[in-house]
Amino acid sequence: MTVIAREEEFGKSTRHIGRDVIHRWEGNPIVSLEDIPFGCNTVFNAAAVKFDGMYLLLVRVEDQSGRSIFALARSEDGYRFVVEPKPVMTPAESGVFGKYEACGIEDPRITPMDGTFYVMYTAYSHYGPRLALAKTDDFQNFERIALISEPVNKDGALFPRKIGGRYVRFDRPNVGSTGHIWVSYSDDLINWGGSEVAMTTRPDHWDCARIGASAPPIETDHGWLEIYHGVKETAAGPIYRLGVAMLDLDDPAKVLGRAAIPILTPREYYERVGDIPNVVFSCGAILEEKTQEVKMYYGAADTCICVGTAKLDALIERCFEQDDSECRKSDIAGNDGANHSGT
Ligand code: BMA
Repeated sequence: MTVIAREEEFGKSTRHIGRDVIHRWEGNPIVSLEDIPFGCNTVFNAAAVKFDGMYLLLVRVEDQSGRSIFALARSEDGYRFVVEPKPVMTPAESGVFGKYEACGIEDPRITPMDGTFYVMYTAYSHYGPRLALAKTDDFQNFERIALISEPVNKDGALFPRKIGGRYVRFDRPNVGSTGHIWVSYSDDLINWGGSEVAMTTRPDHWDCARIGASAPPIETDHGWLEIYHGVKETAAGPIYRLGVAMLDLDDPAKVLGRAAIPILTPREYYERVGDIPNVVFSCGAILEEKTQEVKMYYGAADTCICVGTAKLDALIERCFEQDDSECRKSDIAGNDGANHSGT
């Protein structure tokens, strides 16, 4: 007989175990179904940004018809959020966006750049998931710019500045049931090319099945810090964990360091039990300039949103740390032998 621990016991027994460098906020989850003022099925994950002195989450919510839409949540402290009464962005109903958003809009990631806020998201239709780009100045009106990939592609994250005069993004084209993180370039945010694989799955590791960018990259003195998700398939279904890597500032297809172990793994009840169990999936993180602390927002079990924190230095350190477990003294780069890593 399978016994699932009661929620309170589960939480207590797991709070301090493991090696997660991300510290969960004790008030998690921060946005659940009961916080959404309109009818919906579930809460997934959220893009995060600071705007007008407030913390904003652009939350992926599944409406009662089963399509994902975006709601806006606001907070003064980054922990206690209030969700606006109506969705702020819903799938387009006509034109080319209507055709490719017919099954919903998913997994938004916000990048502030050039005085505006870009939202890269997944447009979902019967043709499969593909990337789309919109922009907003007020988080009430969203102007769609373009569909920017073919299917199957997800996990688009725009870099916060140009590199070598071109816009840059991460994306994750699928190769069957696997997929790696790629870098692509654009002169105008509409036409993309120059694509190169940046990070690959690592056989036998927690990120062996698929990987994808999570939050848009954070610029540091050491390179671009990227929080990414990795999937491992098991007999009971996939486990989604979060990891971290450092990429070259001038050539982000070059991995300078990559943590061997996850920064967050599903352990708490709300990460283990939900619509899709054993999922932590991030689309946004905010670096607090004063404290140099990263607030990482993540969807848990495709049912609620949580927040966890880590010092930026601790995340950077993780990227360059050697795996000290006895069974893995080598092979932490995981770039299919084409080792860009240097670690
Ligand atoms: C991904 C996305 C995420 C979701 C995850 C786990 O493909 O759809 O929004 O959290 O799967 O189900």
